[in-house]
Amino acid sequence: MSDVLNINITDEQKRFYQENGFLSIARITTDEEIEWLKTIYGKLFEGRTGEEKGFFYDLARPRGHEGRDELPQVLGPDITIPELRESIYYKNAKRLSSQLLAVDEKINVGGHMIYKPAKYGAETPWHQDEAYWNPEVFSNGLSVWMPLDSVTTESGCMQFIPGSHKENVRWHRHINDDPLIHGLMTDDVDSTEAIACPLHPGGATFHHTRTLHYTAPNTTDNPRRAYILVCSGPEKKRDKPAYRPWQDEEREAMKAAEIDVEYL
Ligand SMILES: O=C(O)CCC(=O)C(=O)O
Repeated sequence: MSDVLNINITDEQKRFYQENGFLSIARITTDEEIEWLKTIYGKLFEGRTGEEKGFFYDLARPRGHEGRDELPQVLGPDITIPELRESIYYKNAKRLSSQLLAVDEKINVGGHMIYKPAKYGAETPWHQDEAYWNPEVFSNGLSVWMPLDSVTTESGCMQFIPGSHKENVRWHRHINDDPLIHGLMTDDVDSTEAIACPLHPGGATFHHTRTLHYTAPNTTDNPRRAYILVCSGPEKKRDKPAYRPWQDEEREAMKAAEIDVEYL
């Protein structure tokens, strides 16, 4: 276990991340911790934890839809289960992110979990995370993505467009052009450039807020459970907010449908 706790980002890994906007590492936590996380994952998803407050919903279908979820997501699992903040994964993600971001100051960590059950559900379409984020600031963060299962292209491992983090946030729209669907997508991508990052459980990828990424629907016999930590250094306020009208469209649609959630 101490070996896992002592990992650091090498200069070569840092250079790779700066050049490509993503990085894959074979190990960020122990097998033992993965087993513990699987029990937590099961409870959070089976209990639809926080659904009434907007912390559990389907990323690929309209809020309040009926029938089976296609891309269920739990936000802020560590709010319900604060022990997650003491996990090896959480501590390593925070430390390695501060090394990649070259930030000595306080790193803020937020978490979410996206579940793709065996042989069912949707893709996570091509997008840049910053399209979801606060348009009033220059973001200074990255996401750490860790699978609890072995992941391949067929089960929904992360795929990235190298170098896309050096460009602006592209035009995004809501999946199916439905602003009651939280999931965003961009059509402005050449997916033939994608690099897939298969991993064993307990490995991890890191990606910049602007790196274009995608995961395929899970067509395998095994679940694909991912636990993602979003790590951010201090942000700088913009003189003028970035233009991200898809965010207003969602707020307006939610208001019109009288859906009131604590977190959007
Ligand atoms: O887990 C997935 O399917 C997508 C994850 C993702 O988009 C992210 O971590 O930013």
